[in-house]
Amino acid sequence: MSIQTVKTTPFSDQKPGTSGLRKKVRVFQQPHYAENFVQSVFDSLEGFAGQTLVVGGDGRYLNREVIQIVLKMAAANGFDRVLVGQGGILSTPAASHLIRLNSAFGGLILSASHNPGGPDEDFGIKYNVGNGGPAPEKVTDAIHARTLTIDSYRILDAADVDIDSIGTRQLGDMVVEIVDPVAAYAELMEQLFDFSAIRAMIAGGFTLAFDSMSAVTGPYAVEVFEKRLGAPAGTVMNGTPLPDFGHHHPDPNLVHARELYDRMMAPEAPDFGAASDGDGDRNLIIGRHCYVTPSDSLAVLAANAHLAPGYRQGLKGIARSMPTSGAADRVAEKLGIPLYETPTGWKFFGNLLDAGMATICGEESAGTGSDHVREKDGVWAVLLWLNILAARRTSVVAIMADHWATYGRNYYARHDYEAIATNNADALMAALRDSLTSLPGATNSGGTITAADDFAYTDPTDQSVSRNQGVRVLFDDGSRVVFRLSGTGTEGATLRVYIERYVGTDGDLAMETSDALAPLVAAAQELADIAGYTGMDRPSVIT
Ligand code: G16
Repeated sequence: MSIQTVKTTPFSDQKPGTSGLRKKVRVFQQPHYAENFVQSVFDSLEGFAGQTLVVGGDGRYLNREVIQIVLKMAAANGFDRVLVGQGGILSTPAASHLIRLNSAFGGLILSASHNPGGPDEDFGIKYNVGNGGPAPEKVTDAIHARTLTIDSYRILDAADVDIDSIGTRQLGDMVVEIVDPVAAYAELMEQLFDFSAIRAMIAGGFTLAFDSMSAVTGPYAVEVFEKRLGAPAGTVMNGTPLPDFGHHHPDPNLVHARELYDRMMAPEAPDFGAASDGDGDRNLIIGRHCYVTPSDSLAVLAANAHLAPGYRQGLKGIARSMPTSGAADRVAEKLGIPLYETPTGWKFFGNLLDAGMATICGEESAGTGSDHVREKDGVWAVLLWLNILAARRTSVVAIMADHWATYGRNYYARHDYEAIATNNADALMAALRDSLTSLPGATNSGGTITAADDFAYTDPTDQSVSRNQGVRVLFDDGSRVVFRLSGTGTEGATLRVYIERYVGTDGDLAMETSDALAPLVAAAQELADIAGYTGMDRPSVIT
């Protein structure tokens, strides 16, 4: 086995997005493409010789091939040990946990998250640092800079490693350990939650359905919900990870998790339904006849977390991304703890969690998590809900009614306009930014505008500043419309429009969301001429 130094030339399109590098599989299949990016990651890091790397992915098409490349390159670059999930499988939160548990230097997670998989679909690589969380911007900027100058990469000339059987193998001077992808994660969950109370609730007739969407959470969900908590076989739907996710889009929203939604709205629906995404970090919560928005879910989890053993001592703070609704803010206020508003992207929560400033974090994009790892965590969110239901002995619908009666209700929706021409999307955002100074005082269908800005964030732990994180337009009744372009798509641009209206405890808490938000939807059109720039008269997806 010898180390080869392979000459290469840069690719101009390897800038990591909101969460790593995501491209079509065919892009990743170009000669040297994956190798260039992996070498650029290694070249941007210092001090990993003799250290451990964690590697795994969501099982999508190309996962196994890229794992072999990563192993041979890690060996050639001087890592001492690599931990790989058996079969190449590791959910994103489980990878984060393994990094922390083993004091690893970092990890490479192979996933394009909720994007579809298969030969014509998406693949992705993201690097997580030693705290288990996504690389912060200074690291992803360095990786990007390196991709633009790279001229060679190092790779071991060796046969493929058997990644399907648990055990230890040698690859050059490096040790490869194939580990159970589920065991350590499931043990962590048992430490955080009252499994015996949840088990008793299920034994008492409480029913649930969990849709793994043929993605990575299948083995985790079967182990946790069926084996450890005693839910009947079949509770986990679509529980086998497939390279193409069974031709489905593993995005747990009301469009792509339709099967679950229909089941939860049927007369004989289970008491509780949930789904997770491609790599297991997102969650969708639907009670019997009751969809819970991710923003509301964050607020409910924060308000009730003390009912779970792992959070009995209370929360240090709550963090949410800027476009996430303000529902959690009201909980933080009542608890007397700080609320942090960050840009979109889990990477912005890492510093707050490391500094002990926040315990629970969440995003409107169906991500919630805590300081137990440094990623959002789908199965964790479901378990916290189940723990709360077991402790309060009530239904999801009753919990939501009680929550709104206590805090008021943030009616909320996100409208996505997908696959629009990048030029048009950029022009729309530029025009919006140009209009910002003239907006305060203006009136449109949403009411009178009180403020408008482009969100900028100063990280309170290291004072780093992130600008241009989304245009916010605020109205005099506290309503809000936010516009930003997605950083995770692989086809053209996706415009996200986030619409929110707060109704206090004395207002109408039982409106249809679409009725409550209709004036603001009209205002968004007026503010950004969405139809004019995109040629679309309605969003592709409403969540
Ligand atoms: C990633 C990030 C999230 C972010 C989401 C949506 O999630 O980790 O923090 O909220 O993308 O980002 P965007 O609006 O830019 O598409 P995931 O689950 O795709 O890794």
